[in-house]
Amino acid sequence: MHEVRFSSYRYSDDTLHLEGTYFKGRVQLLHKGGVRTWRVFVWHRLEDAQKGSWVMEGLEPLPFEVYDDLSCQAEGVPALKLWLDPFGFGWEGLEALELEAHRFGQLGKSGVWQTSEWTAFHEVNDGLPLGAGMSLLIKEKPERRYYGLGERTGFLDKKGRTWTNWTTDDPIHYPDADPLYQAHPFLIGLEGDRAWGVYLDETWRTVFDLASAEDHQSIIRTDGPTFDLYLIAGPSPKEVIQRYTALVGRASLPPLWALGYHQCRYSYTHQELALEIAREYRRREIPLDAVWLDIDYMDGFKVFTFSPERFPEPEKLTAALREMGVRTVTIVDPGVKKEEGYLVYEEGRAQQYFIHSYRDEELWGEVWPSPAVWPDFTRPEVREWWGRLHRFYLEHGIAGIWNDMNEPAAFTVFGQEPPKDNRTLPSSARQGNRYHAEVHNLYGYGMCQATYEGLLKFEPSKRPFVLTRSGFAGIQKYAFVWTGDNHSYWEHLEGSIPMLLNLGMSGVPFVGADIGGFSAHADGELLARWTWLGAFYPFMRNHSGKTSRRQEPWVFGPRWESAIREAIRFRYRMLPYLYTLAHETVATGLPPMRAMVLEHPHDPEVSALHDQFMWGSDLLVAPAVRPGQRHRLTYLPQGQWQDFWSGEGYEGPVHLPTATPHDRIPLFQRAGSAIPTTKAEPHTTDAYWETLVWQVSLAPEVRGWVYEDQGEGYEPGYISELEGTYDGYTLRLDFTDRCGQPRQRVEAVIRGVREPQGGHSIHHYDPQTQTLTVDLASGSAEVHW
Ligand code: MIG
Repeated sequence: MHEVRFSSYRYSDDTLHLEGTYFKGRVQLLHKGGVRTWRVFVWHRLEDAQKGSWVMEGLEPLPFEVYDDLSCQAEGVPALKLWLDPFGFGWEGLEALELEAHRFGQLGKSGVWQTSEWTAFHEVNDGLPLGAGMSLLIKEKPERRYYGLGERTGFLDKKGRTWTNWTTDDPIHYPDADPLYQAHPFLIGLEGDRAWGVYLDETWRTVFDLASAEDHQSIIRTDGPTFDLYLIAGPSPKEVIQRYTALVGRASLPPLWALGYHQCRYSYTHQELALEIAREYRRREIPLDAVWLDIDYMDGFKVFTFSPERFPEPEKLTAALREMGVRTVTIVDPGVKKEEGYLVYEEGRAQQYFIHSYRDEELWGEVWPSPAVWPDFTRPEVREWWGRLHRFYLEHGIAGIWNDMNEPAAFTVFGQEPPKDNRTLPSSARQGNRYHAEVHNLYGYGMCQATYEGLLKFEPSKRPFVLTRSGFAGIQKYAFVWTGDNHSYWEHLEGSIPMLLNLGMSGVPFVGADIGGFSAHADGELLARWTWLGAFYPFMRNHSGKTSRRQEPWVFGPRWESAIREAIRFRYRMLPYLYTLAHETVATGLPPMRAMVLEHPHDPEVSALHDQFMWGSDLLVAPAVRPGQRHRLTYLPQGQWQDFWSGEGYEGPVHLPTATPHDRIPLFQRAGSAIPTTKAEPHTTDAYWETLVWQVSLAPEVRGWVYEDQGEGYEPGYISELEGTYDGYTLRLDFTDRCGQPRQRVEAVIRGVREPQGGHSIHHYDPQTQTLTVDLASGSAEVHW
């Protein structure tokens, strides 16, 4: 173990160059758009320093001042103070005491590379591939909290455990399971009222020990030979997320149908069954936007094929579904069946597109197809090829692609079983001139990039829809993410909330867990509760495993079916708001489904709160998370709130006992907000809302807006605004409609108010529910009490 030390420094070319006997370093101030970030980059002298970034582009250096005490300063970013010997730095509340480098040596000298893949694998995985690894020691503070790190088990605050970035197909999500499918070396620290972020731009296995081994320190470690850290300023956690996503990239606007409700199953095994499911939805008047085909649609698990027996007429199937307003999505795994005469394999082999072993043989193994080979998505020409292959699906009327097993998962390699906790390719495998170990975490990312770009190329007027299980920082540019194989456990319903919230805080906005649970068996109550919670997942899909009890909405009888129908219809009523949030996400990186701490970072009551969350800034959702639950406690932060259903008003901060009936979900609206809603349709069409109903929660000033467009494609959209004032006696509402599309109905609904005395555009008052409806067709309304 060496401490990294520097003996001299020099500032030139907008860069502070650090020099030591064994190490070199570079400190830069980089910018992209309006965002500035410090980059602290250290490497061993013997290594090549030309390290690029797999996920960031277009960052340019800016000049900065370096003072004698080695503080680096520039406008618009917090100052960075460096120490040279041992190397460390202080920045915002973050104090990095030292950087350690371990285990320098030469690869392969011992001869292990000649024995077997798995010995080589262990050798590499022990942190030895190029003979290096580095650890940054951070001084810990009791009051600090941590968020981010992508998809994780556990609760909201990630402090107190050790988290590894190594994409893994782990189908059993024990409370302490780690890692899972995603790798996000991004962390938000929150101390008091200040937040900061660090992004470690390393694709090797990285480990974040957050005051776990020792209370007084945290350690950020990489198995790779370089340490490339980006410091991302707050001061609010929202600003950290905005800046971070400006660097690694943001999601583009999904097609509206992707925000509808989806039904999946492993598997709808034949054409007629998939159709039958959709018909059942229509018969029962439950909205539905897509039916998903899992691996059994394929011929012998060969991607880019349909089984001639079970799916003889795929374009007839997709057309018949489309007629019902239902899209078809197919799963695509990366494992390509190694079979003579199978075109995908033949082409890939001829071009040497598949991953090789360290002995430079085509690496084969077993996943669903057996034997199987794996495309090397780190190479642009392989991505291009893979993308082009998707023409096949589009020509058969497939609307979206579901990428699974892309950690990548491997059951065996060269006939041998990988270690139980690491069922993937050997780290010694070759991808271009790199070891798999270096780019393992990028496998899903590269596959989704290939898929997204392929879909876009073939259908440039459509918005690609890709769902992925694995991913790396920045995956949101290419795909939605679902959280893999959960179980039909109440614990997993509850655990999905902090898991998705931390994904959101890691820049991944369009996320969801399998509603009803994938493994084990759901029951009616669980499915009803989960569907209500799922109505707030940015991605809403019911999915279950092969050996699980069926869990379509109707299977548990009429009582539960009606609660589930209500939840799904509610989702469709809320689409104008959700779509507007999606539009905000594209501009800011902020997720629709949001931890309370993002909206109330100064409130210690919410910094670890995991079982309630925000939808945008204005809706607070407090689901039931346990069987038989009749009440729960909901925390309403500082401010005025209104019960979305009853209209009753509350003043926060308050812990409110809340009833949890099955046919709805506790929901509170921030006073002064106006939420655009519509009426539930059987499926989505475009995102111009013929029926637009504003849910207004009264306050002296009222404001809301709605983003509308075709719901698909790249024509410009329009933001229309509702503004209002209310002084206790008179309410005035003005609607500025910019969308220019015909509307059948524009109204505002105001709950919890007395019968008005007069005004104009008053449509209806219901004394029973104390609900007032005003007509906004003319653009304005006035109400007097
Ligand atoms: O080894 O394609 O997480 O959603 O249904 C299981 C079959 C492979 C795992 C995915 C799951 C999917 C299943 N897949």
